[in-house]
Amino acid sequence: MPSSLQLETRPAVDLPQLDLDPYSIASLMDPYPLHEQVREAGPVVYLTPWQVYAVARYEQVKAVLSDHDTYISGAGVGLTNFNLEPPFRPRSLVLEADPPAHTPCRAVLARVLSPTVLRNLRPVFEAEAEALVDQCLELGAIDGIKALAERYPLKVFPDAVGLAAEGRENLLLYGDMVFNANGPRNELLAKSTERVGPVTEWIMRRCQRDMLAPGGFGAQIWEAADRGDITHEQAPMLVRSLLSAGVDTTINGLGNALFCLATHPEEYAKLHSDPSLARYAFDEALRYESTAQTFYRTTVRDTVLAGVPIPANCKVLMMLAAANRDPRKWPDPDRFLIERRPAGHVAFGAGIHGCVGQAIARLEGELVLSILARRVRRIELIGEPTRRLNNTLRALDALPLRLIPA
Ligand code: PQP
Repeated sequence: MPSSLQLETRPAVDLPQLDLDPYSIASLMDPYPLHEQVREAGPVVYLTPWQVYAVARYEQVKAVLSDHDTYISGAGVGLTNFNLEPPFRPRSLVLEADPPAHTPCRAVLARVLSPTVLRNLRPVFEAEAEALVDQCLELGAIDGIKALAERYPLKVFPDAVGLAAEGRENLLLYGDMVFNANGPRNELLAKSTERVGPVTEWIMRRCQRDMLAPGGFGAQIWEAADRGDITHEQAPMLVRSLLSAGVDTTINGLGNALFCLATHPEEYAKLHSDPSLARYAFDEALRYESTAQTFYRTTVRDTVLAGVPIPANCKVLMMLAAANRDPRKWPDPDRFLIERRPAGHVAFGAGIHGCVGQAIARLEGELVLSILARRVRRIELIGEPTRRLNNTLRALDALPLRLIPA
């Protein structure tokens, strides 16, 4: 029998078509009901409002992350397909690139952010966390976002990059815009693009060699260019990657972790009695409230995922935060449990594009949480937390807390 006939007699594979919008205000405020709907509808679904394929189960998210030959990043990791529409800024040499071009750029960042480098930074990062937690304790009542979650990464990370102190709040505006740009051209993106204004130029200027202190991550990227690992044209673009990725991510990772602990006092009590749980608590917060909620890939050829055909040049939405609460993978996924060992969560992605900054993110998270655990007996939520809506990030605007000293 000719194979075309066989194909025609095969039962059609079910591709649920869902009229669900992950970028609606309601979903951005509380994404978890939509995550469950997508996850339970099937292993691969089609979201009609944006005409994209979507995966929300752990197994399929992991499969897409792992198959970088089929599911590429070079056409953008947001909703926009760069094969059809130009990117809003020159594309990132790591995030929005594929092998072989991706490989040397990734290697330079991996070296700059290596475990050895971070071992040397640890005492500096630790002293800063101690000073900041003490300041917060003196105040007693704080906005956990402004006073702690924002201030800490905004100090330690640009210091490590080698950036001068002036104008660092620009990094927040830029990060907000970069992460909104991975979603649709909605009101959120329009507003943050408007706010960003001259900041893009400020950022690009900071990527130049003369703006970066000797010994810092930025200077090391330029030295990699001197060695010939990358070109001198590529160096400022890799510094841009650090400035795009290095603060809004960790700020919200920390902010979400503080939110989890403030709303789960019994879990905070466990952390207080055993501060060595800090590292696990931070990872559990990343599983439970994944900072980067989504990334896309683009199919480079016709493919089949979990029996579902996906044509070439289609956007595939990976719902990382949904995979991190997939009951097929995690027992009691909707509970925040700091003694869980959440290894394997995909909040940092996986594979060749897995977060190259995850060690420094974990260092920041572990230090802040372990110092809090030692010096703070209780964290009380003393007002309504408010959300900062972003097309990609799970973020808070304010988190009113009282810190009760140990
Ligand atoms: C989540 C790279 C990475 C990091 C870039 C860039 C921007 C953002 C991120 C997202 N990112 N963690 O511009 O190269």
